[in-house]
Amino acid sequence: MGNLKLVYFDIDGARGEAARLAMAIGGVGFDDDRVKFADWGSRKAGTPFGALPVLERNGQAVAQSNGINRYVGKLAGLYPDDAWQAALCDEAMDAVEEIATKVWATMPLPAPEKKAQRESLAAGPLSYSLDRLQQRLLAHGGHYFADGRLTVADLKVFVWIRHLRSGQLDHVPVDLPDRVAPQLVAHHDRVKEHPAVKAYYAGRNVAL
Ligand SMILES: N[C@@H](CCC(=O)N[C@@H](CS)C(=O)NCC(=O)O)C(=O)O
Repeated sequence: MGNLKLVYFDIDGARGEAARLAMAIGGVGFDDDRVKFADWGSRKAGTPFGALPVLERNGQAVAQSNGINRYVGKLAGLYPDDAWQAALCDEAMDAVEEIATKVWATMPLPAPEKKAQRESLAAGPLSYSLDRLQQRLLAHGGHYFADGRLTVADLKVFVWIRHLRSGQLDHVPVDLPDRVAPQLVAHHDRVKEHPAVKAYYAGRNVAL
């Protein structure tokens, strides 16, 4: 598989986290290049689309988080071989990406606009998306999003639910997932208890 380097910000969440987790769970060795925000200005132009995450393999780069998740998911044994199950796995990852992009787009807004937009997202599209994701989980048996087993889709949804419940997003109620999609919270709690997930965060001194 060559020498892998995942380049992402020095945070234990967001768009780079599912790939880190997948490689940790699958025992895929990689260089975890954590970019400090202060250094981003000097590194941005060198990335394919001026954004992170980027995965490098033997010095060549590929961008776009869900494509990276698919690639490392295959290496880690956490991406379905079956084409239909793979489409279900992609569906959940793209659904998270779609709504997370809307929520994160509010970050640079001035305070009053940020508050208004986040409250409106929480009451509308974000609640809708959580409800629909929960329905998709239940439609596939309630435990996993695809293939009847842990895949990168479960990791991406886990990271998203953890973020929503973390209190890091002002004006998005921390109990929104618990109220709107309790089965996604139960799913989050199951993924959290996966021995390799627990070991990964224990190794990073991150409380779950
Ligand atoms: N579609 C891209 C979006 C990447 C993206 O916007 N990444 C953010 C961090 S999560 C970023 O690099 N922001 C810094 C910037 O745009 O300068 C993906 O899924 O990887």
